[in-house]
Amino acid sequence: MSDKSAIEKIKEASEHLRGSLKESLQDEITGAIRDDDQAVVKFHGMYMQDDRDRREERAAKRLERLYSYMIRLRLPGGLLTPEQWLAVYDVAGEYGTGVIKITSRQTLQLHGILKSEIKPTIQAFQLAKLDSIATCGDINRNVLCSSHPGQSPLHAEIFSYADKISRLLMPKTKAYYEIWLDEEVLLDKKEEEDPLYQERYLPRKFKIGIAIPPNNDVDALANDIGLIAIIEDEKLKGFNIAVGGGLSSTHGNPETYPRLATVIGFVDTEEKLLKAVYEVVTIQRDFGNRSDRKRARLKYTLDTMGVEAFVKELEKRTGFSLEPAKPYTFTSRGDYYGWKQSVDGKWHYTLLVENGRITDDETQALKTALREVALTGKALFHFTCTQNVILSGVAEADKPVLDEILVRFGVKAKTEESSLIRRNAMACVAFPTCPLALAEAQRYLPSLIDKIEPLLAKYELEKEPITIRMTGCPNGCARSYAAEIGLVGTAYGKYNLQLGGDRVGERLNAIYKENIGEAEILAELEPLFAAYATNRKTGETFGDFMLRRNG
Ligand code: SRM
Ligand code: SF4
Repeated sequence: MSDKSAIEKIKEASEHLRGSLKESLQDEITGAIRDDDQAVVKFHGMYMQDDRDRREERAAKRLERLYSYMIRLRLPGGLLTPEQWLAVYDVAGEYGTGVIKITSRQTLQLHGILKSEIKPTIQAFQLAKLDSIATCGDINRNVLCSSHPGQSPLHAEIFSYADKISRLLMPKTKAYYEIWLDEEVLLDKKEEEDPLYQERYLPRKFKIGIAIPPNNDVDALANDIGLIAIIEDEKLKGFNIAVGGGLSSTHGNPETYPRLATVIGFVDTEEKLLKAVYEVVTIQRDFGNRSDRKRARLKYTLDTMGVEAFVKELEKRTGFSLEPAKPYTFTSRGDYYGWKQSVDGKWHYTLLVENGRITDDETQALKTALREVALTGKALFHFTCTQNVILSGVAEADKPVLDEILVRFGVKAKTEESSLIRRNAMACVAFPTCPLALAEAQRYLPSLIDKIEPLLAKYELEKEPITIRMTGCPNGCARSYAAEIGLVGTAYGKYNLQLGGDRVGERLNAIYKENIGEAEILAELEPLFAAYATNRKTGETFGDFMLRRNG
């Protein structure tokens, strides 16, 4: 076995994720924190970043980079009360850039928080009963669950599992409370012994999502563990368990690849589900690659062990056998925009948030509108895995009040008048904050869609809900490998055009053209749209057509 990676050593030496964070915070000479602490702070839900747009200007003035921190909340299932929304709104304005970003994993991020403002930010979150524990780092992340309250009469029951799993897999360390909330230092360190994570935590990030068929809005199979709720006779019978999903690769490294999770079986009780989830995590802890971080995700552990050996190990650890997987069908993956009635008779409105950026702009005053909605106290806030918002739990009598707000600030028009391709689009953050971005994504995709829309119109394809997803690098944060049209950044202004993915998240796309710019992307897409319009079979999606055409 080769040597452990540098990050492994940092984790083990960190005294349960304390590192020298307290000292780093006190250092007023720099906006940065120490190198080792940059790895440790991720486990507390934060990333040190700098404004890449301003690197040259700062370097010319011999100033250090403009360091700030991105903080990501832990919101299992992506749900906030209106009071909590107002708290996030205030924090974003006071300490962040003002923009609230909905992520592709159903939670919220604030960017641009200076080092001196991290503690006040975390403290304000704590007052609102919010935290950022374990939303980054080599640990179980925010647990996803289908967002749509109208999806199933069993939505609330299934939704509760996101929280149960999140709590089951939380780290035991009290470092977060000690460092950010100034709570008393533990005298007896035994109290935070962590049988799950031990001192080494996981070899890599770990992700779990729960889907409620027929909608796969969480992209369950893109997760390390994808759980698929099995409903029969309107009762929750249990969950199919899928393992080994992950959507990242590295350009030029064939040892890395995106992979959809493999369904390995079914469990029928809560106890068995939680046991199985826990033991999949321990297998990854014990067998995952700790020397090469590029090959450290569960998908590689699974492929190295083989599915059969993996299941055998899991059954040994749980003490029970998995039942054969139950049949299920995904027929959709997106959000159901507009007003819809929930099973309890209340209403919910799903609104489009282009690439998850909540701000006021020339098209709509979205941020102001959501504040007004929250001030009424008449709706809960859900965040979807396609970076949108659902306002839920709205009484029939309150619907006109909220509707008026959505109309007044241009939100309803934006949601309902946007083209289908725009509504089914998603881009990752990329520039200016993501240090790994090779190309633009959320700042650029809207303008590319402006140019794709007329092409679709020309071939009368406006009513086709084609999915398009863009990422600024091959890490796949907007799940660009699981789209009908994927654009994966290779260099500034250049992308791999990936085609042939299905519409429900059960088949990945493949590279169609490498490293091309906007003009070539449009020139490649136009004849394909033309061919699709002429030659598609009834009901055939663009992704399925591309697969049939190109094999
Ligand atoms: Fe991601 C790293 C943003 C979902 C795969 N991701 C990053 C970082 C933190 C860059 C970094 O390491 O310094 C990005 C911060 C940008 C910024 O300025 O905010 C970043 N990832 C995001 C978000 C915000 C994209 C978005 O626009 O919504 C998503 C936050 C989700 C959350 O709330 O937790 C986000 N990232 C994803 C997803 C999609 C998913 O989970 O469904 C993936 C692909 C699925 C997967 O994990 O396989 C994803 N992000 C990565 C990877 C590649 C991991 C790997 O297996 O190699 C990295 C790089 C890394 O970990 O080394 C990464
Ligand atoms: Fe950054 Fe790449 Fe993720 Fe986009 S896909 S947010 S560029 S790491």
